[in-house]
Amino acid sequence: MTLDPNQHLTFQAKFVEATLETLLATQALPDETVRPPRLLAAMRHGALNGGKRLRPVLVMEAANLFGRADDGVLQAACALELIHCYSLVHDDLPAMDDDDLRRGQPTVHKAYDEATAILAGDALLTLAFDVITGEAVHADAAVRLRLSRELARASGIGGMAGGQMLDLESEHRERSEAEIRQLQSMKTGALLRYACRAGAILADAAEADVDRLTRFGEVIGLAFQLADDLLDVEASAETMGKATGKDAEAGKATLVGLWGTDRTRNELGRLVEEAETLLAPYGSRAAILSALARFIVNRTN
Ligand code: GRG
Repeated sequence: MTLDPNQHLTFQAKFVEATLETLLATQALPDETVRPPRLLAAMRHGALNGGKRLRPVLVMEAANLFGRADDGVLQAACALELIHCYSLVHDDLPAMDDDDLRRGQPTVHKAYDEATAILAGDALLTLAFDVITGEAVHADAAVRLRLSRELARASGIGGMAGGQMLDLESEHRERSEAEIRQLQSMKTGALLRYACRAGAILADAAEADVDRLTRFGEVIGLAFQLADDLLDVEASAETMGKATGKDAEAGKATLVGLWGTDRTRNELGRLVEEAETLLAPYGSRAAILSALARFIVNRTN
């Protein structure tokens, strides 16, 4: 197995892609009636269109660190990716970020229409909870319940959706550093934190290890957001596959706006060191996770 995080992500992403493909098949599941073709096509457009698959790969690597790598882990990883994809579909809607381009392709409401995009997001979100409660995820129903509840909390009012609300309220308004940190830890941090935590829980890691991976997830969550803000300032729409300069356009306060790019880069360096210190007890077994932390900081899209 390679230690180049780019190649590793691509390698693992293929398993995620294949599992998502199965979850988004035409065939209705027991207790479903039919899967309306237009809605399914819109869901597939939103979920099978070439994301980096960072969150599911983090679930897989965190589980692997504690000795578990099987289809159940992949199912849990895909449940999280379905939530991420739903959030992007809804985030791109005219009522939110109003974007025409995502992952280098037309956004779902552009390729279909707004009503279909709203429903596609709703159905991706709901499917995620169908998947995370599946028997393959963990033999113990109490663990499945824990993973499901934690996923709800990371995604909902006190997590990603709440963070998005705070972010929408930030337009043309001053925010303190503490406020920006809080909203970002909810909007983008909560799913990355969950990814690392869920991996450890799936593999029955000791609670001290679950806590350590949680902290690792928080650190890379902040690093991810800082890197994203830097890219929004510095990268072109072509490399990103989506519009850039959106934060400044919307008058949104970001940590990069507050600190400037030099201090942001220093902070990113510090966060990578902190992430590596957190993984130090696991030695070379955590090499991939550590490489992924560096990838998040150095990513170009
Ligand atoms: C609509 C409830 C709701 C929430 C939306 C995630 C989110 C909240 C908004 C996305 C806005 C945005 C661009 C945030 C910056 C961080 C982010 C989530 C970037 C996209 O994630 P990547 O880079 O995307 O992992 P890929 O395409 O690789 O999956």
